[in-house]
Amino acid sequence: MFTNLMRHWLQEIRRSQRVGKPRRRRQRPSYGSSESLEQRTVLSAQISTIGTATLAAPSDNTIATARELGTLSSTPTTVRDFVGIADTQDHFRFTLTQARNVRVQLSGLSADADVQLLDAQGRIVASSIRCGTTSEDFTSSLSAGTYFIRVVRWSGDTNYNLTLST
Ligand SMILES: [Ca+2]
Repeated sequence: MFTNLMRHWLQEIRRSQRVGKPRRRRQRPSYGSSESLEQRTVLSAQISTIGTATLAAPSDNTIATARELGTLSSTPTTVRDFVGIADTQDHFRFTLTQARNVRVQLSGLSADADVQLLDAQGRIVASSIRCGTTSEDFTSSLSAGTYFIRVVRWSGDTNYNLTLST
């Protein structure tokens, strides 16, 4: 009896390891390495090429071409934009003149998108990777400097509101 239970239990474990639970978020690919970013940029470029002529070429696909949000103040900064099959990543740059707790929110989603905070070297400092259309939300304690926000498409097409507040 005990042996059968153990065998069944082990089979269950093996099965879950083989199949994986649906949408196991921690197994997501990292977008942090330059290699995967490069691959995704290439993929995005290919999609743009084969897409319809109405699709604008995404111009903020890398931190080098990030949209400038300037210095964060006590007034929240909100931008509205889009990620989808034709534009898989958006990047924004902001500056802090002193240490702040920065809250990052991504709302108004109609498909799954995630948000990351990167330091001046492009390393991921914090991220929010909730499922579906659930809004993303995190707060990070940051020293003065330059930072980037990366909004990443996970599935579908969606507009979003990105709000940064201190
Ligand atoms: Ca999400």
